[in-house]
Amino acid sequence: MARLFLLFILCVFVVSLAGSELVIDVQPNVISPEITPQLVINCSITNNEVQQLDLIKSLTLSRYNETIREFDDLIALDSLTLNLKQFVRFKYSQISFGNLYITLTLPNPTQFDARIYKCNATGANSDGTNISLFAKKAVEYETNSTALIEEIRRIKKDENYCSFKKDDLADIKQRSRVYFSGSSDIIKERIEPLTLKCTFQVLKTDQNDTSRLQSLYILHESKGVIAYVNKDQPVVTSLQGSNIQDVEGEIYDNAIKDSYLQVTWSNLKHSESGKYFCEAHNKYSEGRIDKSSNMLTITVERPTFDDLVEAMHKLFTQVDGAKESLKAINQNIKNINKDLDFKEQNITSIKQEVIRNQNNIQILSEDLNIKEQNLTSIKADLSTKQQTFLNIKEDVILNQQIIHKIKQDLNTYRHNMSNIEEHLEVILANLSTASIKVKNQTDEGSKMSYPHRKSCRDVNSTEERVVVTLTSGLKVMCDTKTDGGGWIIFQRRINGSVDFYRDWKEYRDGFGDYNIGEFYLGNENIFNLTSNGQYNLRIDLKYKNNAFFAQYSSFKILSEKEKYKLNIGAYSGNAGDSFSYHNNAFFTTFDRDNDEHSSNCAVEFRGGWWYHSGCLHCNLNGQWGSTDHGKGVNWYDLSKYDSSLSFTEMKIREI
Ligand SMILES: [Ca+2]
Repeated sequence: MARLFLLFILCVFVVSLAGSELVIDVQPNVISPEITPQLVINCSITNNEVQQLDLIKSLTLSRYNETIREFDDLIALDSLTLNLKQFVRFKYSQISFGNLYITLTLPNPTQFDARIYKCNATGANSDGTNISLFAKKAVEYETNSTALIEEIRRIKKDENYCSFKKDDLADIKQRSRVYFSGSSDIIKERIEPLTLKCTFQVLKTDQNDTSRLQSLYILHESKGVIAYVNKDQPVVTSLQGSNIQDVEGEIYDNAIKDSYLQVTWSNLKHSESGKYFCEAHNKYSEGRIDKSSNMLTITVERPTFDDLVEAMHKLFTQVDGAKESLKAINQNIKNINKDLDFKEQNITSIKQEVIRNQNNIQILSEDLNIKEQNLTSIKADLSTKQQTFLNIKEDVILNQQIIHKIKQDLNTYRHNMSNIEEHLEVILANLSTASIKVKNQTDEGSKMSYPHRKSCRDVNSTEERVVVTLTSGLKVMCDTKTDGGGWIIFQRRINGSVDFYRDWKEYRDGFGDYNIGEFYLGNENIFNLTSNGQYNLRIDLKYKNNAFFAQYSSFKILSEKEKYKLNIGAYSGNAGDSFSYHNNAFFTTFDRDNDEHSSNCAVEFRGGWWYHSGCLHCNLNGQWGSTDHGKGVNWYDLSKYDSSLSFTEMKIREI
């Protein structure tokens, strides 16, 4: 180490102090913490031919103290005895001296070291007169890269004059190594890029080693800092613009990975030839910083014709590739254009559509206006009509009142009519009595004697059917022949000329005509007849020109109050028993539903009858000649339900 510094100091001495008498020199004159590895203050007398000083007695190095505003002596040398006095102790300082010089080397100078330094020489001239000379120099403090450039210059001088060996550095450090590599030693100007990589390798780890890599630098001898990286900070480069292709680097805290700094740039100029330095700063726990560096010499040379041709060829190849890409891009653009054209057409047609729709909307809007007007007039009309309606309503109410009045009048008329009818009945009864009297007188007059006619049993006639008036006043048709005669016929159908679809009142009171030959005697009359005495029932029928009969051992019907309920005895005959099913059934007409069927059997089967829960097995009061199911004049055992009988007589005879 000492040897190195000595070499260094000699170099400085030779270069800087030639021709001077008493010289103080500082290297560098600008210091920067971290960056400046050392500050060298050299106080020297260049030769012994100093006019004023025939005898040099002492050299003193001092430094300006801001606080006391005076120079503090640092080192004093007795040139005669080479006795050195050190007034201030620096922790890592190096002092070298001869009788004509003192050199103080301060490693890792701080801001505190940036002061004015003074060198003082004392001696005597040839006359024996004591003489004192001095020289001063200021060390400035700066944080920017000016200090770095200073340092580079210093290193350059070292390289030029002092055979500074790279390997020495590795030897010194031993524990670590700085490795500096470049993509090529010779770079073709403006054609080839340059890559420089500065690597810090930890060769072996040592427990006692407290040093840690702090930063890596790549420097050019004249351009200064190219790039640097500090621990835990991003990479910084001084290169500018598009020339930089890549800058990267990382400081690792341990030996697992090599810390590195790498920079690649292109478009190099001839002026970028020269020495490049890779520098690693290691910081120790006590604050000291060690620096190790390595160097590469790069030549940026003018390209030859061949180089240019090759470069041109490369360019052409690139251009060809680019052309191909361009073609593809052009095709894409064409396609996109086509697509755009198509879309434009679409937009145009959509626009037209929109315009059409707008027109339609206009038309619709006008239409709507008209309709609105119409609606208004309809509303007005409606209002008028409402008024009219109100008027009509009033009229209706008035008319209703009139109708009510008329109804009342009608009731009065009906009542009057009823009275008149009663009068007429009385008159008719009187007339009847008078007529009977007249008849009796006539009978007596003709001396003919008629038997007492309680029923048809009392009638003797040569005719098969005869109409007589019984003692009770009831006019009946008698069957005088069948099974010995004496039958009162209460239902008779022979040709369909009388409608048997009648209401309750008509079935109660009887209907039809003895002259026509079709009639129903009336349930009230049948009840009256059968409620006194015992009767047989006989039913004579004709179906397809064949005669049949059914006879029942007893027969009666109950009162109107009991809905003329049917009550018949045992069957005999040849027609089949289609009537026993109806036994105990009530009489039903279309206006009086007494059957147990869910609907009205009289309505459904067009008659008036003792319809049962399933309506009927026979329907002798049904529709004449009908073949509709169950609606005709049916006797199930003969005609089934889909055809009609052509003759019916229901008759009773007192037992
Ligand atoms: Ca019913």
